Amino acid sequence: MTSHIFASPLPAVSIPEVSITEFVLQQASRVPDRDAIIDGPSGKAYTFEQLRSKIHQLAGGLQSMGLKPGDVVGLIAPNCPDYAVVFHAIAVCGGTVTTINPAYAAEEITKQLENSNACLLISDISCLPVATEASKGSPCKELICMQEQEKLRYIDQLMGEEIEQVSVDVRQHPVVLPYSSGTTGMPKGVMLSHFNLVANIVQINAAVQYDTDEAGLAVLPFFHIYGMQVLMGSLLTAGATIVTMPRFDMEQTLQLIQKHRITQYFAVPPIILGLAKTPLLEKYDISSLRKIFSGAAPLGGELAETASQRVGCPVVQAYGMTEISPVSHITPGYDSRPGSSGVTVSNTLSRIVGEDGQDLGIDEEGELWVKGPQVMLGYLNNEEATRETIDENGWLRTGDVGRIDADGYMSIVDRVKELIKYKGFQVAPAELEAIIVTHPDVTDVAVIGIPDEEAGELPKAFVVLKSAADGGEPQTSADDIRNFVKPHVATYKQIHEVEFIDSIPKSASGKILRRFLRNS
Ligand code: 4UU
Repeated sequence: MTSHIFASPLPAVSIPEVSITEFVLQQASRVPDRDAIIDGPSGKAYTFEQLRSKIHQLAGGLQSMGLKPGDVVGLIAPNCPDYAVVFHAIAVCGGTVTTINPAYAAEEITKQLENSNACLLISDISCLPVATEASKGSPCKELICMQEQEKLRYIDQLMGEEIEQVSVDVRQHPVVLPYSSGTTGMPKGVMLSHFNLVANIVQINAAVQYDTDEAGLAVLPFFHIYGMQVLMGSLLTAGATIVTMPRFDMEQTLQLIQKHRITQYFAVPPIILGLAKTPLLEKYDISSLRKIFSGAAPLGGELAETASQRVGCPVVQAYGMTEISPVSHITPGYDSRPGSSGVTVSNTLSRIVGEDGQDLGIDEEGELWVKGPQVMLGYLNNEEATRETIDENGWLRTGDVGRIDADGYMSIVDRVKELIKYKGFQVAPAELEAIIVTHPDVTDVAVIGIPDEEAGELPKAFVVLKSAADGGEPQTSADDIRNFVKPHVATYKQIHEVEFIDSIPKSASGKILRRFLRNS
């Protein structure tokens, strides 16, 4: 049996027991005067020393406001240098940061603030209208703005005396609480400890082999685990300069790569597709790029090769999941294998598990399970979901179907969990179903993802309408359903297609049989 457990082919690493902030800044302290974070649009920058000092001053200010270990703070902002300041200041105080998607509708923000019991919300000025509305009905006692503002306190005003890291149990204390629906149901708070985050950065950096002079483009959002850990974590730890972009734009991307001589570009499949096709490529010199990473959704081998040839550097993949801090598989060095997501990272084990729970061997397809120091503590206030996801021996079920070859390279071939991925962002079918079922003419609903070249997947709803005899309106249209969902969720979660059917296929226990809908 044990022969079917896949060990990492990479050397073991040692993981220091320090806070995430101490770890990131300690490593970078050898380059205090190098730019740590540059705001792409404005060029405003913090050196590593300025970043360190701002983090500890804001931590001092937040602590005098009463922020203490165990407190949860919401953070809603697009990527910008101050994101890292706020994020780490909360960590230094011993707090927990729950990172919120700035594209969210007020209702989605309120839900996250309530579920995480956040006592404070820190918002970029661009998110203030929605943050103000959302914080009203929430447990938040105060809304703080990241930029100068008349009505609210703002972070420059809160800067205090520098404080040291407040002591917490780095193995047990959740320092971040990003939300993920995991393999089923509604979005849940994923409790990641300092140790989880530090472990994964050590694992990532041992595999990617950064040079001492790297510059990374930070367009993937910091609120999502990929941007949080790989851009804000692993690159800064390597002493690399990161250049932030508040949102994706192809031309600005190419301009910034040229201007800042970007060497490492972490991306998602729709960006790779854009790079493979854009006529703008000829206008810019992007020869500084050493490697492009793709993750968060499947990237076909052919597309990876086309993009790699056009851009002139390897395009490689990694595989991750919020619950794994996030990386369990990564392409080491420059050893590109199109279609594969790389090898199991150091100190981590993989299994491929068949439908009857049996371990499968080389080149066989089954559910990917992983075990390692980067696996989450659990879901906040949800022991049942935690138990369904992590077994008693610490194995996490990913809900993805993969295969591992004789060299240890893993390829994702399918997804068996409910999750829909729109350009790498999570869309939880259960969340959309819960909204649609409250429509007065709807008796039942199921939402699945349908393939789309650009987005990867788009949400489609199968809807069962009430009959006229039951008081339903027979003329309810697809647009009615779409418009009903619209105000409740972010643009990327909007229902793309609606199909009216007579009944939703379900198992004897009442579970939606999504496979039948996908094949219908
Ligand atoms: C096929 O998307 C993420 C994290 C992605 C990530 C981060 C750092 C990838 C590489 C990296 O270096 O997290 P979540 O929680 O939003 O979504 C997790 C799900 C996975 O379960 C899988 O279904 O996203 C999908 N996914 C992938 N699918 C992630 N990476 C891949 C991949 N191929 N390479």
